[in-house]
Amino acid sequence: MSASLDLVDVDSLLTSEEVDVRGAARRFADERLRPSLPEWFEAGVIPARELAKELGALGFLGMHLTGYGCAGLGPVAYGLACLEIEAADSGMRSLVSVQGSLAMYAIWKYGSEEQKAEWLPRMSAGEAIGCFGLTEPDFGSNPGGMRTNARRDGDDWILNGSKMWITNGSVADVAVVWARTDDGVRGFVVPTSTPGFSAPEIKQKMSLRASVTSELVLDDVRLPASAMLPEARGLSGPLGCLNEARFGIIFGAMGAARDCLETAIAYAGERIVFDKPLTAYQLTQAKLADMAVELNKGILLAVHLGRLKEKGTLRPEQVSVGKLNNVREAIAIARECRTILAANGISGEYPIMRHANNLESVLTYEGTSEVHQLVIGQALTGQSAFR
Ligand code: TGC
Ligand code: FAD
Repeated sequence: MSASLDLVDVDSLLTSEEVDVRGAARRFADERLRPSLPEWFEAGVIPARELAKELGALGFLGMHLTGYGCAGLGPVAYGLACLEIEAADSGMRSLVSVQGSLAMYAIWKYGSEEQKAEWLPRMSAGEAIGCFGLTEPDFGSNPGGMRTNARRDGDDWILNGSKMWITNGSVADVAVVWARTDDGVRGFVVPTSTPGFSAPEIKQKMSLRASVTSELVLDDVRLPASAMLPEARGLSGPLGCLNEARFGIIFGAMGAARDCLETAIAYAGERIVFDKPLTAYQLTQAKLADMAVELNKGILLAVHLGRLKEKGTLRPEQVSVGKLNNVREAIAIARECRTILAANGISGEYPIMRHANNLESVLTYEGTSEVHQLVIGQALTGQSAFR
């Protein structure tokens, strides 16, 4: 954040290591991502393999995990990297969070030693890409209803079903797939070269265009017994992974918001309306002030939740507070900034409409805003209103 936007001196809460990680992520975002994003977004195509290797070389994949080539950094450092990368584009942060917080985390947390040794070093280096298949065409918010199933055939498992809206699906080397078994929901590590597995890409997205999103089709996919994640039993397995990815989004969404606000302030300083720069009008200053206050509050909340995570006390409903607030505020900021640029605000020459469109996906994935309201509502009242 530029010094003038850091109204409450968030920087004073950060360690020098965290500031260094943030600096490295910001440089990568500015030099490697930002210049190409308008083109990638318009074409709906990204060089995912190259980017994964570059992100891996910088230590950004699975950076909060330990061992197996992972950087072993703290949650705030990880969050700040997400923030800087999402300041370039939410789709870029998705690449990082699906790889590190969903696919790698599932294997790191619930996998066998063999699964970890086989996949994690390559995934942290960006040489192998992972995806995480939980959502199905008919079961998004309610993954407990999933129809994808795994049945025994001798020692092997046979998987059938389909997953929908899966980030990185078509470019993945390995898919973590959640399926119903006689023993409840279990996770499976599925090399995407396995016969019967396919991942057609979803086209015509108006949001998160600089990200690969796919369907996963599992048609009699035969896997050895060793493909099951031994330590994940029931829905708490995938939901445990979601806590990790949601945490990154709490920071990331503030990156998209900051980029919009910085763009709007710069634009308003140059734009002359009725003979004066737009920044000189009280209406503009009120908008900018309100947005900067929300941005600073959101980043403070993110850092606070990061410190709780560091201590090991962060609870799922606290993650929901962060995800709900920061994504909701980021969208509001993006839309308000768009009004400041007016017609230019809808142009791909500026990043604002791209961020606003991306944030529609961010509001929905990793638990919709309504799901997070219900999680918080349950924590407040002790009553579950999901059903
Ligand atoms: P419920 O009965 O409440 O819980 C089932 C079991 O799970 C446990 N649990 C959790 N464990 C860890 N972390 C959490 N946050 C947990 N929430 C619940 C719970 O204790 C229970 O354990 P056990 O041992 O008793 O079995 O489950 P429910 O069926 O009522 O559903 C609850 C609900 C709606 C909150 C949950 O299903 C939910 O979060 N739905 C939203 C689904 C979602 O977020 N999907 C995201 C898919 S991945 C994605 O979007 C990637 S986007 C790409 C990117 O990140 O960039
Ligand atoms: P639904 O569950 O059908 O919800 C429809 C509406 O109903 C929403 O407004 C919802 O909030 C509301 N609703 C649901 N339940 C209730 C209730 N109990 N009370 C009140 N309202 C309710 N999933 C993965 O598994 N892996 C991925 O990598 C992945 N990547 C994604 C990438 C993108 C770009 C997108 C858009 C989605 C991705 N998803 C992924 C899927 C995402 O997690 C789901 O879209 C999300 O969980 C919501 O599910 P749904 O779209 O089926 O909506």
